Amino acid sequence: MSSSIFPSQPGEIKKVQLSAPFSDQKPGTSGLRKSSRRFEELHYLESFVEAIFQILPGVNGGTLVLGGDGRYGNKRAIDVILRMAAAHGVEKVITTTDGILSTPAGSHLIRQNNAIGGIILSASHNSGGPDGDFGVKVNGANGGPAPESLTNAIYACTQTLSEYKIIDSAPISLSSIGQHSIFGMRVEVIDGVEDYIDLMQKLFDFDRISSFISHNFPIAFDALNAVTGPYATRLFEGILQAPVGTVRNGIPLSDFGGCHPDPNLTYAKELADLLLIGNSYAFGAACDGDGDRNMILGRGCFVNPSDSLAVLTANATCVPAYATGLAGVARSMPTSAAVDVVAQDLGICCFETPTGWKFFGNLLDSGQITLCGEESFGTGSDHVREKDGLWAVLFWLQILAEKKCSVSELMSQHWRRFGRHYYSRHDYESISSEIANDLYESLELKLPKLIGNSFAGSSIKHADNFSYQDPVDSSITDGQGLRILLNDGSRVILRLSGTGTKGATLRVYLERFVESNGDLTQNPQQALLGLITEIDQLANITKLTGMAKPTVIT
Ligand code: VG1
Ligand code: CO
Repeated sequence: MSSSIFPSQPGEIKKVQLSAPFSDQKPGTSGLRKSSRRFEELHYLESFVEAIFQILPGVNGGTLVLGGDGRYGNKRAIDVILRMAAAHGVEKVITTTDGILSTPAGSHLIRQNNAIGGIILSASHNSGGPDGDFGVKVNGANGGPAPESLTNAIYACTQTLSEYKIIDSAPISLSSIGQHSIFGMRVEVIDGVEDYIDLMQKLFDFDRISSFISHNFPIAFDALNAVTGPYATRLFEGILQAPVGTVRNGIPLSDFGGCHPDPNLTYAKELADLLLIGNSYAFGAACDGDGDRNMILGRGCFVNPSDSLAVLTANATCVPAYATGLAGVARSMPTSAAVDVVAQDLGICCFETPTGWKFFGNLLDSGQITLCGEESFGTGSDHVREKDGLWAVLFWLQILAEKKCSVSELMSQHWRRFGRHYYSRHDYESISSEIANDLYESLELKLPKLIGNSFAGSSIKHADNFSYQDPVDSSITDGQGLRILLNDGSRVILRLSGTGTKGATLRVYLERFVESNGDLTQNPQQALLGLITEIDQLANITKLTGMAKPTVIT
């Protein structure tokens, strides 16, 4: 490793005046996410970053972690943020070669280096490139997404901002590891993959996984031309010695090769076809743009993310890091109750939080939970404070290596023991915000009158807009989604997405429980048909959206 410290770049603090504050810098479910074009507008990125540096505790004299998923705009943003960090008295920034840093690896670096936090440049599963999206995510000292209190304060700051501070200096090179200095601020360019792999090696038994997959258990991993490519290649083809070619689309591209880096059956169809139609692989997985999501497939078998969390929980002791058991678990509200049943069996607590990883932070920090997850292909544990795609893939492989069975066998065994939560999410993308808000508000108005009404062969037990009180800091977050809970345990939930950038996205979550001695082999869409039809009628979805079917069905 080169340890030469380059002479400090000359430069001076420049104060740049804004003619007016930007009104649209309210962070959504996961940071500020807008089109790449919006981020390229004069002072737009700078305004949000200024607000971060004014609000994040410990900036003056602190250490900051910085990197992104390699999408268009990544390197420009790193350059701007470095120069603004120097102007705000940050002592050291840790960034990565080519600016490549997955969200979970970034979370780990923050924790490992006692940083004040980090800035991760990604619009996650949204498409990239000049015509795609860009995003800025702020993480705190615990390595997790900034809590609401912090993002609200950052937003408020953008609303009154009149200037920002930046150093005028030439960009540093990100092409190799090394040390630099900007206006007295140290910049360490490190390999963004190494520390993460070291952490995985501490959690899992790589020898056992390697031996298992080498004995007639071929695996395929699709990085979707996004950030996990270099991580997965080193992990699977390097340490675990899977054949070259196991990792597909493994080089991060600034526009993700035109694909949508979202690991679901629609956007990761090539991989899904390999597993669901083809016969060459026993296991398949994919991650999203910034590496925090995962999709798990077996031969002829798709694992629903809610089920995945339940399976990891039920089999956690197969993994060395969790061999002594779990403190507790948590899931986001729209995630199915499959994990609740397992938690009850294990005698551990199961928390229900609003959508978004930031809500798991306090539970993880206080040691009340070890695992957590969301229906949106997110699973994670207390090893970092973000969801972690490759960690989940390794977790699955470790379980399969211990149980010596196929994915579909593991799923059937699970359902035979705990019963099955048939589950699906229907997304209606790019609908007009006005229509989406109307639909949502009119359903919300109807909710109080619905109790007792019959619904899809059962009756409505409870209907509300979900509100959450954090068990640790008692903060209250309301308006988190419309819930219709039935007496037979079924649930229908409606939410409007907080990560979309074009119009609005309506998400309809559907769930029906069948006991372990019931029919466990139905097609989920068939099993949920009654709920699908009823909610369409009640909320007028087809009529108001003008869409005959959802854009994405998971
Ligand atoms: C979506 C998911 C949510 C996830 C969020 C960020 O949010 O539903 O579960 O936490 O994306 O994931 P929304 O508001 O669009 O439903 V990621 O991979 O973008 O950091
Ligand atoms: Co993501």
